[in-house]
Order: sequence, then C-alpha cells, then structure tokens
Amino acid sequence: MTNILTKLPVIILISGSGSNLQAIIDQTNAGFLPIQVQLVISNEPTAYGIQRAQQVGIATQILEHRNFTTRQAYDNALLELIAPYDPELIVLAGFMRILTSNFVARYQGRMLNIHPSLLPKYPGLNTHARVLAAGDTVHGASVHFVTEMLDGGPIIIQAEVPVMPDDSPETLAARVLVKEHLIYPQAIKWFAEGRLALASQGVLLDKQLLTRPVIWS
Ligand code: NHR
Ligand code: GAR
Repeated sequence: MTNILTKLPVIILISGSGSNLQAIIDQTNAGFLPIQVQLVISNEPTAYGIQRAQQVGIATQILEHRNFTTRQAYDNALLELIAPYDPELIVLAGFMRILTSNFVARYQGRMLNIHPSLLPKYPGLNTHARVLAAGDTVHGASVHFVTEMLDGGPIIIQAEVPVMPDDSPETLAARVLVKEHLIYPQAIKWFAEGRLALASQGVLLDKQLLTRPVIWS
C-alpha cells in the first residue's frame, strides 16, 4: 500500500514537554507531513505535551505507569489503548518508559524514537551530562527504529551540534533540541511517504540499504 493520497494514522507517546510533538504538529499543519495524529498518550499526568495536543484538538490519554505493578501489565494496557486506532506508526517523542519485547514486537518496523545523542554513543539516560563529563566536542541526536535493544535499533538520521567549553547539560540540551525538531519530522515524512522501512539487514531508504545514517545538513 502507498500513502501518497492518504494521511498516515500516527500515535505519539510522550512523557514531558512535548516540543518534538509540537514540531510534528506544526509540520503536519504546514502540509509538510502527510500524517494524521490520532492520539497522544502520556505516562505522566502533568506532561505539558498533553496541553499542546489539546490546544490543537488532538485526542489525548494519560496512562500512568505508577498505577501498574509490572512493566508487562503497563504495556498490555498500552496495547489495549492503542489497538482500536490501528495506527500505522508509533512515534516516541520524549517517552521515558522502556517498552517490553511484547509491545515492540507488535509494532516492529512501525515505531520510531528520537534519542539525544549520536548513537551508538550514549544510549540510555542523562546523555548531555555524560557527553560533558567525557569531554566530547561533538554531540547530537538520532532517530532510530525501535527494537528490543534499548536505543540500539537501526539508525535513520542524525544531526550534529558542537559542544561549547562553557556548556551546561541544559545549554547543550537546548542546542540538540533545535536539531531534533528538524530531523524527526524528516524521518516521519520519509516513513509516511513509504520511502523508509526496517529490513532484517537494517534501514531501507528508497529501497536502498543505508550503510550509515543520513546526516542532516
Ligand atoms: N523501548 C525499547 N524496547 N527500545 C527502545 O529503543 C526504547 C524503548 C523505550 C523508550 C526511548 C529511550 C531514549 O531515547 C526509548 C527507547 C527511557 C529509558 C529509561 O531508562 C531509557 C531510554 C529511553 C527511554 N527509562 C526508565 C525505565 O525504568 C525510567 C526513567 C524515568 O522515568 O525517568 O523505564 O532515551
Ligand atoms: C528530547 O531531547 C528527546 O530526545 C529526549 O527527551 C527530550 C524530550 O523533549 N528523549 C529521551 O531522553 C528519551 N529517553 P520534548 O518532550 O520537548 O520533545
């Protein structure tokens, strides 16, 4: 099936500010992204991204992880919440809960994440502080397909930023975030246009296996 005339149904998972969500909403409303955001889900009841979605009339749901005793139970509830929408793509946009293999398997090849580092460097949390502690002079962000391996799925696109001598984790995060808002819509656009796929060997863009991530410039 192609998606040239239809809008791809998408569900976005967030935990916080939702600035990446906002970038996706803005690029959708500007006509750049041929998608329909069906639902925004947050595991955190106070996530500002929920207000961002509500402001533009997008449906929202809070599914608090604290109300579940196991990861499996939480992910099962997430699967049940999502199932009726039958989305073609799940977008993790600052979503802070590790997903179980059961959930990942259900949406394998149809789930993207944006991670604030130049993967495979610095998977996991607190990436900006770790980059500063290591004395790196270059940092950035990566969009990847979500697999069972945490932040280890095949990488689609990356953007680099310089690390400045006087950076704090906050100033560095802000510089990275500007780039995130560019590369995430680009990756989602490729997917929505049917140009991007996850194959057993890695990422296919226009049916070509990527030997390295696309670098935004
Ligand atoms: N799930 C799978 N299976 N695979 C990935 O690649 C995933 C994933 C879920 C989220 C985002 C990721 C990131 O970009 C992501 C990628 C949360 C944690 C984490 O340790 C790590 C990486 C990412 C997201 N979360 C803690 C947990 O116990 C909670 C931390 C908190 O609440 O602040 O789940 O960085
Ligand atoms: C972004 O920097 C994103 O890459 C990162 O959290 C921020 C969310 O910002 N994601 C993770 O760290 C996932 N563990 P946003 O809510 O404003 O989009």
